Amino acid sequence: MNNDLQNKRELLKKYVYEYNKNIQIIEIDKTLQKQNKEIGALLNTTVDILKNSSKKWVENFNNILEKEKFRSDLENYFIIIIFGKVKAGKSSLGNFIAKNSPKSEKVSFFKYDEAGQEHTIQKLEEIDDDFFDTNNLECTVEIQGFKLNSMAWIDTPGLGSMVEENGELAKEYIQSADYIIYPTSSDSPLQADEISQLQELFKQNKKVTICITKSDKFERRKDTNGKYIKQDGKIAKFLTNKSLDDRIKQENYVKEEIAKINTNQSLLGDILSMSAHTAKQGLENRNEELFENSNIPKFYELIAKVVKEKASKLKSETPYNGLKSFIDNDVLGVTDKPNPLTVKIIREKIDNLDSNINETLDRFNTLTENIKSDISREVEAIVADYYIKIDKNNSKEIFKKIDEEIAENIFKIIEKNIKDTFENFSYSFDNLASSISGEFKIDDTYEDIVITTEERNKGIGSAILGAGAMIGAGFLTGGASLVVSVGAAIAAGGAGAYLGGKFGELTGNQHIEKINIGDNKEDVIQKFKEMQIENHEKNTREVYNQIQNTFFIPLQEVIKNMKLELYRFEENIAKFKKELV
Ligand SMILES: Nc1nc2c(ncn2[C@@H]2O[C@H](COP(=O)(O)OP(=O)(O)OP(=O)(O)O)[C@@H](O)[C@H]2O)c(=O)[nH]1
Ligand SMILES: [Mg+2]
Repeated sequence: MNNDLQNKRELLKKYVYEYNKNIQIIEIDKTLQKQNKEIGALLNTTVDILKNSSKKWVENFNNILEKEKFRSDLENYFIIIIFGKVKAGKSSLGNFIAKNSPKSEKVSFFKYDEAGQEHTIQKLEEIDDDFFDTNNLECTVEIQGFKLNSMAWIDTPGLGSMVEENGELAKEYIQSADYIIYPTSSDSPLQADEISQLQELFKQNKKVTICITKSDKFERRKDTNGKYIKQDGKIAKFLTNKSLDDRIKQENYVKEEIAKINTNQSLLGDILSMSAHTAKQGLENRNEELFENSNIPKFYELIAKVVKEKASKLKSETPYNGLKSFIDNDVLGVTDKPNPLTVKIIREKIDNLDSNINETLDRFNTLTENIKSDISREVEAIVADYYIKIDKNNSKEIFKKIDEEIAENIFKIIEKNIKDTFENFSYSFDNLASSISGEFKIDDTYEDIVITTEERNKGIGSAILGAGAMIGAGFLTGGASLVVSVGAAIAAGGAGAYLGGKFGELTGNQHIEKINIGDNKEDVIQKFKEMQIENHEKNTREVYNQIQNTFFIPLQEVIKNMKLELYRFEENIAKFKKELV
């Protein structure tokens, strides 16, 4: 075998094997699979298709290598394979060609047994008419053939028989062919399944000549008296070639149909109608016209010409075309209607998975963006419900109640949001319950004002010198109680200094009194709401972060790896293909 081919095969093998190795070890975390049903299912099918395809590629590649044995057995022969539908007349045509080759040319028949062992046979097994009538299932089941000069003619089992494996066997051999003869019966040429078989051949870059077989008919003939000629008491039937007109029509029809499925003219050899039976009868009865018009002599010439003129070129191209076909059809799927285990389809699956994840991620991001407004709305609504009821006598209990209600509602909201997207997310809301309500309590607020004795009964309105912004200060600086009275501040700071700073020197008839100026409800509630929102926002973010870290990030990581492997492989293959041509 030539060195270049050997090297290319090795290289391709390396790419395919390495990729397969890397793909087979991909594992998907069970929790990733079950969080989101849709994504989980897509993830599974994508990984399956990745694994199955790369396994299949290895298998197909090994098949190519295996079939090389067949080719190397026939190293010095131009391999013509006749391939087509069951009962198309393959074996009959082969036998006729072999048996009627010029006497000077040596013919040897052979067949391959299941183990691939070669055996000598007398002729190609054909199924004769009687047998065919009584046993529809019967058909050629082995790869058989003959060698004639530098040509090896390989006869394959027909496609579309009840025994499917036979057709499969034939297909496996196709890649070994340097040239294909495709027979289609003149009874009804190019049926739908035959069109797709031909499409398959062209996809594999095979050179094909199409024979419209059995282009013959039976006719009744009249004698000189104008009476039908009889034989054994019945009107005799004579086999004859179909009229030239009919044959040209069929040939044109086939030509047109082929033009629809094959744009590469160089792949199409001839399209020729013929009859092995009239050829045979023509020879036996020395009816030269019957023989000539059977078109078999013409067919023989055509084949001889191909073998003589194109054999060595075609033969040297075949293995490269085989590799190219493997890449295009089996791996990349760049042809129409690619098979499902190809890069093209895998990419579609990954893209689909990607867009599904992105959609979910978008939904999730919106949830995250809305955390603050959702929580604020909830807190505001619940606090508003209690606003009237709450006062200094019940504030401790009511804050506790509000606190619980908020925690419960937010729990429900988050749970619902998550469950919309994640079936089985294991999250914990333990830290969602807040324990901040205890810090909140409404109290009266007092103002220290200076009272002058004479004014004592005039009312306090005019005497208020302005309250300091003391209320809430204790809370803001992190004190345990929100309730701060000016009195407390006096106690802490010392009355003298305080009074000195605040009111200046008191005269003899002046003293300071504490006056109740209402309560701190407004402020306490405001602070309560702020802390609720802050606390719940923080907790919710933590839950969402947990989802991000345990689902989206690992998911994207897995997909990134799959893509990386696939793209790297694709890149190698593309480069390889470029250097192949
Ligand atoms: N009329 C007519 N019948 C033919 C001709 N060639 C073959 N047949 C008949 O077609 C039937 C099938 O012939 P085969 O040569 O066994 O066909 P095949 O394609 O090898 O069949 P499988 O190997 O079973 O797929 C037989 O009954 C043949 O006698 C022909 O030129 N004219
Ligand atoms: Mg046969």
